[in-house]
Amino acid sequence: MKPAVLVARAVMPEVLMRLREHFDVDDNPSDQVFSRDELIARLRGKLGVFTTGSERIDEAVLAANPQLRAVCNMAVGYNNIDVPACSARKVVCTNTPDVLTETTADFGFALMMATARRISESEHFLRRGEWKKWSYDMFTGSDIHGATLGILGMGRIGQAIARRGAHGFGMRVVYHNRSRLEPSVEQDCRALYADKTELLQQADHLVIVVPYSPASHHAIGEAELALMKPTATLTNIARGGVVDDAALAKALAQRRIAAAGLDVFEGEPTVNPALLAVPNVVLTPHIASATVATRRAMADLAADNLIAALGFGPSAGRPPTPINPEVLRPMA
Ligand code: 8YV
Repeated sequence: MKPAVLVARAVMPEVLMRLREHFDVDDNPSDQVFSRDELIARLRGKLGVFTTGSERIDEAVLAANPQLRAVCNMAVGYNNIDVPACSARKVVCTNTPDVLTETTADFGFALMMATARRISESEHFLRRGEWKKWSYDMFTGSDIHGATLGILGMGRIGQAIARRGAHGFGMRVVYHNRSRLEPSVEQDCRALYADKTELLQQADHLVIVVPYSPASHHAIGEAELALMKPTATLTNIARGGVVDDAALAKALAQRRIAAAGLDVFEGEPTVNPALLAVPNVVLTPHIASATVATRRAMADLAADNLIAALGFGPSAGRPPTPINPEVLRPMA
C-alpha cells in the first residue's frame, strides 16, 4: 500500500503523476480553498501534504492529524505554517526557494516601473476614451534610471532586484535588512547598507521584499510613510501585513507619497476598498512568481520535497529545501 498524501490545491497534471508513482494522492481538481475544518478532515490518514500559501498549518491542524510527517509548501514564504509547532511534532516543513528568485525580481522591477511611470493609471484613462490630446504634463512620472532604489529585506529576491537596479539602470541602491550582508555580496549588488529611517528618507523607489512575521507586521505604517519623499513610490511584493494598507491608502489619497505598486494585500484576496478608490496605485493579484516555467519549477520542487521527506526517490530522507532540517534524522 502506498502512503496517502493530500495535494491541497490544483497543480499541473505532470506533477500529480510524479506524486502518484509513490503515493496514494488525494487531490483537489476543483481547486476550491479548503476551510480549516475541511483541511483537517481531508488530512485524516495523510502522511504528507502539498500546500500553497492558502492553507494554514497550525497546532490545531497538527493535533487533529498527529500522523502527519511532512508539510511541503509550493512557495518560498511560509508564514502560513507554524514551523515551531511542526518541529515540536517532528513534522518536516519545506519551501521552494531559489527557483522563483529571478522571476519574482523581474516582476518586482516591472511593478516598480509601472508604478513610477503610471502605466496602469494612463491605460485606464486611454480605455475610458479620455485621451483627446497630448500635453506636457500628461501622466508625468519619475525616472527609474539614476534614481535611488531602496530595498527593505535583502534576501535572495532583494539582491536580485538590487542587481537589476544597479547594473541595468544605473540606480544607487540602498538597503535595510535584519543583518548586514557580506562585503562581497554588497559589492556584487552595488548596495549600501542603511538604517531603516535613512532607507525611507533616501529612497526614490522603495521595494519591500521582507518575509512576513510578527516582527515585520506593519513594518511600513503611517510613521514610516511620513518619512518618505512626497515624490517616492512604494512597491510591495512581500506579503500583505508588512504594509499597513489603510495607512498606505490614506498616504496615497493625500499624495504624501506619489504612488504604490502592490502585488500582496492584508487579508487577500480581499483588497482594502480604500486602495481600490485611489488612482495612483498599481494593483496585481499576487502574481510575482507567475510564469509558466517558474510555477512548474516550484511545483516540481515541492513534489521533490514531499517524495524525499516521506522516504522515496533518490534523496530519500533528505528533502532538498527543508525549513526545519533539525527534525530530519541524522545520516547513518
Ligand atoms: C506563491 C509566494 O505564488 O513563493 C511565495 O512565497 O508568495 C508566491 O510565489 C504563493 O505564495 C502561492 O503559494
